Amino acid sequence: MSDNKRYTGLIDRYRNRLPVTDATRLISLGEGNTPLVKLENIPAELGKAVDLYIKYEGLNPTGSFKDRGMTMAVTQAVAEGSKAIICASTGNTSAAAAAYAARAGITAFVLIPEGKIALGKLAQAMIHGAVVIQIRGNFDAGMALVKEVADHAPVTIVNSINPYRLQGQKTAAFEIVDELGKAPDFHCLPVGNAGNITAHWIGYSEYAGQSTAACAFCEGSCKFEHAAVTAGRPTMVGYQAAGSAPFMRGEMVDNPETIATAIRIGHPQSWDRAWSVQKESGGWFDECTDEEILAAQKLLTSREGIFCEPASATSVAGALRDIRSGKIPEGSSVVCTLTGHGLKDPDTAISQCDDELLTVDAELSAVKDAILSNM
Ligand code: AN7
Repeated sequence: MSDNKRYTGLIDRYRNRLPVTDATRLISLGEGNTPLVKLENIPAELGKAVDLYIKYEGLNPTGSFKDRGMTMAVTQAVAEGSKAIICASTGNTSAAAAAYAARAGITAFVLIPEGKIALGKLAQAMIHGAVVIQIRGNFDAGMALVKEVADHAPVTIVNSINPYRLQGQKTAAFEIVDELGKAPDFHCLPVGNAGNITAHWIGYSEYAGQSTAACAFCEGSCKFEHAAVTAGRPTMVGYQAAGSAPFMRGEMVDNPETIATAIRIGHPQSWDRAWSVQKESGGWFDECTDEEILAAQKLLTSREGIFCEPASATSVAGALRDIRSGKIPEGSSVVCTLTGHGLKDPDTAISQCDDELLTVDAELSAVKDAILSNM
């Protein structure tokens, strides 16, 4: 991308490393190129010498990292002549599918768990014109149905079992290395289906000139450019919500529960790939309670001015615990992905604020009193 060129999305920026040709019609909303913000106040209060960054994926066009995968999956679906896409979703995938389908002029069908997706995500799916199918069941039930129905109807699945999704999402790792000049020592992510942690590892591996068992396209010999940009790869760390932590249990969880509805997933679709990531990178999985997740969300908003949704805060909740204990040692550079914007879930945000709103008469004295008594 030359300096005087408009930013036109991640496929265009990284087209030599993605499955497109010059003739491909790109379905893009200018996704990617998200800020890598260095935290200042939280590490200082922690008293630990770490370089702690957040990759603010909530600033993608539909407010989550899913846009990275969706631009690639919908571009491919359109290239194959598909007229409809389908996904099961805890919310963000449905929002992204709805928006990119609208852009492409095709239909999106989204299966969501009734009553269990954040309000902003539901609004997005509806306003973009997706066909929203609520099911009386959780994400895992919806995912099983999507796989089944795709054999019986002309629809392209755009969940992360679609390998083009992970190809798009790997670009987040490229951006981080391009910006830092090298891979961080640790990369921490919230884990639901484990597609994103897998995609990041694929990206880091590609930039290090290495293949990985986690990549459906590589499997030993990748057909994309693998020219090394940097030598190292990070240790990958995945954090789950405690009520929804199959990687900690070592088996699927049938009734996952957590306030972080985005990662209320008990049957991760990238199970084997994510274990490859853990082994190849020397990383680990851990879990955070809902209380820890909400505390981390509040810490980010109140100390750093960064608003992410609860699921996203899981990466910071876990990382802070591991930095405090020394499992992530001082002197490390650490990137935490904040996967979705806080505005996705206004209900949970408001319910976290115990202060009553001040309501006063519309008079100077009343407003002045309110200010002086709250200085
Ligand atoms: C904010 O939208 O699965 O481990 O259907 O929305 O790649 O699944 C969302 C997942 C983390 C977990 N943070 O990522 C869906 C969906 C947020 C998310 C995850 C999701 P994966």
